[in-house]
Amino acid sequence: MRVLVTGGAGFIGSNFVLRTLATRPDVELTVLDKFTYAANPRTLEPVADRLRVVKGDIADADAVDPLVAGADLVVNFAAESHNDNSLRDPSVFVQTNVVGTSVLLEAVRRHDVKLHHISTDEVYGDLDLDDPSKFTESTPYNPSSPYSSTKASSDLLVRAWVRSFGVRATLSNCSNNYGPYQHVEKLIPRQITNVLTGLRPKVYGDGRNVRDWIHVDDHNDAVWTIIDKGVDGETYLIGADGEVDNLTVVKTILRLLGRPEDAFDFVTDRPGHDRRYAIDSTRLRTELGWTPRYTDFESGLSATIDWYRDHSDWWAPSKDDVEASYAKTQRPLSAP
Ligand code: NAD
Ligand code: TDX
Repeated sequence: MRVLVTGGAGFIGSNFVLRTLATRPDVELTVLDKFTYAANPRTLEPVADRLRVVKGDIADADAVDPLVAGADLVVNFAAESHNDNSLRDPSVFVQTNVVGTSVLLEAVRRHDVKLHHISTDEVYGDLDLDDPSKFTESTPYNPSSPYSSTKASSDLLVRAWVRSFGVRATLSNCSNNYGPYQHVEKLIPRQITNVLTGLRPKVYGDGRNVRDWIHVDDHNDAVWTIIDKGVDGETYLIGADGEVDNLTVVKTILRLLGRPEDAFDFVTDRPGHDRRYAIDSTRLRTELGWTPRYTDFESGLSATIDWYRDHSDWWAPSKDDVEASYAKTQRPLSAP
């Protein structure tokens, strides 16, 4: 099978590539990636002779067309992915997430190539902390941020191309991923690398916001399960029952790194900050037989801390820029 992985140099896409190389000898991989700030060229260097890597933009039809024509399957991980950035400059989110997805859809339509589109639980908006419900495949879309609204738009485009043009596509909406090769702008790598570099972790608002954490390998195994067994046109939610609030995440990182649990700062909240996400992945588990392997968040987090401790050469070059950029908008708060 010839698989085109867009965004394959980013966090989840590169883990997908590495895992596929390790587990699927029958798959021939091509990566199309724009190599934005979010891509780290070091990630795929050790496997460079086992795949083709093309630098290009999913919104560039001339770059996309021949690559799609030569594939049996496209897996679309390419996106602008960070909520905080989408509040500073939404335009690139519209361009990549919406226009880029539409360009991919036209190419898979032209060449009758199957697409799996990667999306997020953030398209459903947020839940109250005391709400017993979780998101399901039938929860109405209600995105809050420029990031999540452009991801919601991309999902709706995929669904429309399925219905109107008979494009063969599946979609998945996953909860928050953690694991190796995640950019230091995101919560878990930011706080691990803060502690490792002598900075204090930074918690937005009151820190009670809840995210439903899943290890990136569990996400990517679910993606392969959907590719192998999913029904064209259908959406599957991916989650591993990993709800944890941000304060607990940060305190656990501090404890695992041998620091006092209160050695962090509260900072100004993210505007529009979603309170809680929670995924009900019953459909994926019962219809397609997927189960997560990382069910103990603390041991997955501990392994992730070890990875960042051992790979400072991978993340250190971007750390100062990320912190300088955050420092422009985030101010310390006294504890709520
Ligand atoms: P990331 O920011 O780490 O990686 C995104 C990759 O896409 C980068 O390599 C970047 O260079 C590339 N890219 C950006 N614009 C591009 C363009 N125009 N053309 C080609 N490549 C481009 O993101 P991630 O965390 O790996 O997320 C991957 C996908 O998974 C996204 O669609 C995201 O919405 C979705 N998702 C992420 C999470 C999460 O917790 N990180 C959870 C659910 C869904
Ligand atoms: O320094 C921080 N302090 C903090 O309290 C950062 C970077 C984040 N936070 C909070 C905000 C969120 O409540 O931690 C939580 C997680 O933040 P992010 O890592 O920025 O992730 P989130 O906004 O939840 O979105 C992530 O999961 C869903 C990914 O970035 C998205 O691409 C994905 O769709």
